[in-house]
Amino acid sequence: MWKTSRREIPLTHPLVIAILNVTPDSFSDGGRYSSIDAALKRAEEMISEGADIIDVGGESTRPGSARVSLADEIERVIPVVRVIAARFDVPISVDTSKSEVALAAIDAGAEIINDISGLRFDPKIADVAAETGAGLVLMHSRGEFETMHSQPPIDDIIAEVAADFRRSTALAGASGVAGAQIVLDIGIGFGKTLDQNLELLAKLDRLIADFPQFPMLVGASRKSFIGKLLDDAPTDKRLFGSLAAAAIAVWNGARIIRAHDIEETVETIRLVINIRQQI
Ligand code: 7PJ
Repeated sequence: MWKTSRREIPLTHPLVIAILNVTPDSFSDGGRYSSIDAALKRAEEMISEGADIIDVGGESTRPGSARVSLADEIERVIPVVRVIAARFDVPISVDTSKSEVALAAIDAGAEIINDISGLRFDPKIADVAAETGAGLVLMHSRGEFETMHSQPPIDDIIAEVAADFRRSTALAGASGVAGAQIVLDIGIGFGKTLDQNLELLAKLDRLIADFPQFPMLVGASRKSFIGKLLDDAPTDKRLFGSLAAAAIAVWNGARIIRAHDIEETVETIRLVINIRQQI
């Protein structure tokens, strides 16, 4: 079970956490209300395709993205969280590294904080999780926001990620977050070389064995390492690569997969777990 501020989410089968971006691009055409409407429609679609959790994010962390102001992030994220929570019973996670956004999102109906910085950018995220009882995703990344994707390569990525998990889980625990609220994430694509992204997927079972008390989340969907392996395939040509990565992650013990393409990911996972059960 994954404990959030609103429920305990069963982890009896691998979950799909569906990406819902409310970044400026999705706001460039149409006004505020049509954007909210579009987000609500997309959420409904993803739920009907089998999404277990909707992950709402208002700050793009793709390479080259600029930091979004607190006010802008709140304006983008909160109305969308509010309408989804009012309409559906699906657990909502907020992809943010700002404690103020996290708290406002939880007030609006979110129940999980997804922090790509693993409490490095704003340690008060842990206090919000402790006070509200929200679920907390602690993802591994390196460097500051602006330099996350241009970190000098490090030697042993498995040891680095493990050390960071020990840091972030200890900090969360010291702030009063219960172990049952915490999910770990290897942070595919964040300050890793192509080979290190592949190594993390290949050896995921070892990392999981080192942290048996925490479920592992993996988000490889449409990421650039897939494009690099597939002759610079653009994001809309990375579906099969994304499904291969999801399959390997689940085979190696991931309990939650973060994805854009829900129906495809759900079907892939179902096949993998049924095969895995035969061992
Ligand atoms: C991740 C994320 C991830 C978690 C992003 C993108 C970049 N949150 N937010 N794990 N990636 N937990 O989706 O390409 O891998 S933003």
